[in-house]
Amino acid sequence: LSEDIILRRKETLGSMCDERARMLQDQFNVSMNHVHALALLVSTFHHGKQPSAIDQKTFEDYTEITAFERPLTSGVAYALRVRHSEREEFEQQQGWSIKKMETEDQTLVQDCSLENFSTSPIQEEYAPVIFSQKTVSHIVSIDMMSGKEDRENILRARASGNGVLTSPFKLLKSNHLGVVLTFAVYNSHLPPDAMPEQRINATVGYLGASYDVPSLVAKLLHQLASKQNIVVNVYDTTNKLAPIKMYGTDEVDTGLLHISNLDFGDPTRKHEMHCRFEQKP
Ligand code: WA2
Repeated sequence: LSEDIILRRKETLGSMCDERARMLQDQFNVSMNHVHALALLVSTFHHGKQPSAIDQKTFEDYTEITAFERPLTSGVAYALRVRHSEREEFEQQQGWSIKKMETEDQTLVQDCSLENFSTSPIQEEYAPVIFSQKTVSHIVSIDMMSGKEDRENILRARASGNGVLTSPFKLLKSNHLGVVLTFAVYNSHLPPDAMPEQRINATVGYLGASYDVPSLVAKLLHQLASKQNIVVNVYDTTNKLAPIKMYGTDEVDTGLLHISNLDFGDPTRKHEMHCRFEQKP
């Protein structure tokens, strides 16, 4: 192969990869902004009004008709912060008890009865889901602090005031790896430079969105299909020594490889897109 052709192939692969990475990143950013707006909506109309102007039906309707604003998400939900001292009254009000998220092993054993979540043991505080988009209605009443990834996200979101992302993990009722984006909801207006302590104290709940990465990335890449087929992989490279594959099949070495950077808005997480031509030249 002449050097000229090799150079041209390299450039083509690079621009195709960058285009796809930018598209994915932009769509992620768009939905992240909208999830942030939902958190402010809950703050204003649920916590800011007496009585609240939002109930499950309102939340469900609103999130359904605005779903197109959140590309790549599979569902959004709102979890309330409940202290143990408030638990009994809360459960009475809701008419259900707070459930704990089953661990991987337990779900495997139960498999066919994923809905049989058990009542949560005593904790200092809980984050039961009270509102959900229809697509994730199976998480209503589950304490999101009882899942490792969700819990870490909740703690980081409320101390920082930023939208935060989990590392990839198997979402409930999904066979794919996904990520969760969380924004904390505060009970009062906080200055942008508020200290973590002040933020934690002012926290009243958590607005989260789940991303079923494989199906959503596949859909996006499909829209960009071209005559030159490329194979795309997306990785969480937060731990450089142990990257986690979020999208794609095992990489086959077909010669050229191009790596495009992905920025999903959480500086503590790193992501990359790897692209190769489908066939050797
Ligand atoms: N949403 C959907 N499926 C899940 C999940 C989740 N978390 N966790 C595991 N599977 C209400 O950060 C608060 C959403 C958590 C938000």
